Amino acid sequence: MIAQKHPMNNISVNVAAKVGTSLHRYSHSPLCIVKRNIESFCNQVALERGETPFTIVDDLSPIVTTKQCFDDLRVPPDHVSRSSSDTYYLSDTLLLRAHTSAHQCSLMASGETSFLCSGDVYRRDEVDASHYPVFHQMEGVRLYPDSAFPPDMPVDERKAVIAADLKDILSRLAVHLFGDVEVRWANDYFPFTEPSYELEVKFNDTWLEVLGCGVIHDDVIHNAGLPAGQLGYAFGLGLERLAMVLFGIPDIRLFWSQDPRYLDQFQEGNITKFVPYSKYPMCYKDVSFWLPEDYHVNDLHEVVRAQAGDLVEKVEMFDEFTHPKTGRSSQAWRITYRHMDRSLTNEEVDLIQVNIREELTTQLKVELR
Ligand code: FA5
Ligand code: MG
Repeated sequence: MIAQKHPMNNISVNVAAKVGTSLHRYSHSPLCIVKRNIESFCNQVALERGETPFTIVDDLSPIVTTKQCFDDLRVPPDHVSRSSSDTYYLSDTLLLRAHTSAHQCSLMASGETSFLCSGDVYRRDEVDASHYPVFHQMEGVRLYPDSAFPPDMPVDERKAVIAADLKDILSRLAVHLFGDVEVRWANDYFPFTEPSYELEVKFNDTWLEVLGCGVIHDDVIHNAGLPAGQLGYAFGLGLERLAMVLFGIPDIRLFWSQDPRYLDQFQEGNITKFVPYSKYPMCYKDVSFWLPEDYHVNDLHEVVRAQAGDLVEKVEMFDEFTHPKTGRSSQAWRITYRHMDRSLTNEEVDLIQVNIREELTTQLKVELR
């Protein structure tokens, strides 16, 4: 089904091969260890607060409709996240979910009032140590019964109570997971929550965004077929981001490693520090070109990924200029190659680089320099 050739299908072989792996359900994967840890923490909090426990959902198909992923969530028709340079489409109406929020409405419509829904999500994105086209999210939703509020409390105040609860619970989760790591809240924007926030954690001296959240938008409640006035919160956590900090995993590709030096380090239920083993040597190749008129940087990353798969560690621009006379712009990119599980030969890297150059010309219509 994934490989089916619909004119809209932009799913590369590498990405298609990951669909169905469900790393978040392998009990030895750091992703699963973190997931279960959060699930039990959230249910502990629910118990303390006298709330209904969260239903655990982790086996929904990553293939969803544009309605589930976007329309139901008020993502505008022309929003960039819908474009084929950001999202993997199977057809005009089916896609690989770009976030677990795609299940919010269907789960609420099916009568769930509190759930934690985890799964693999897919995005065409940049290439570096913290971005990968497949990653995992956990969606948390809780709908509040009317009885949670004094009968005469206005809606705005009810929403403020929910927002405060939400931030309190997630701050406690951060402390539970990270201990004394520095965390900070910032306002954010999502079309499906209002107000919206994000939480960042300081890791290796940089602030890493680990979750987005907010009070569920009235329209989303309506789209789920629930009565007006129903209130609740939603949050979406990046499981890799959390696991990278907790286990000290330096590169997001490691989660997919089959190397026993990686796999043998983790045991079910335990958060332990990853002990780095010697990496295989890296090498890099540069490519520079004149930009065509219609150019999206994600397409460049995607061409590199399609050709190099997991051999690519980083793709970074190191030069950019516009010719003063012709007004044409040029970019120069460095592609760093390294495999997690073996060393690379010059021949294979050269071959990949040739293919990348060719695809850049034919697919992106760039003019190589
Ligand atoms: C969302 O995906 C929203 N659906 C989250 C949400 C849910 C908001 C419910 C409100 C209510 P965002 O694109 O920021 O938001 O991603 C959420 C988290 O996923 C990020 O904080 C980050 O931890 C993780 N994430 C995002 N992109 C990547 C990536 N390319 N690689 C790894 N993790 C990522
Ligand atoms: Mg974000």
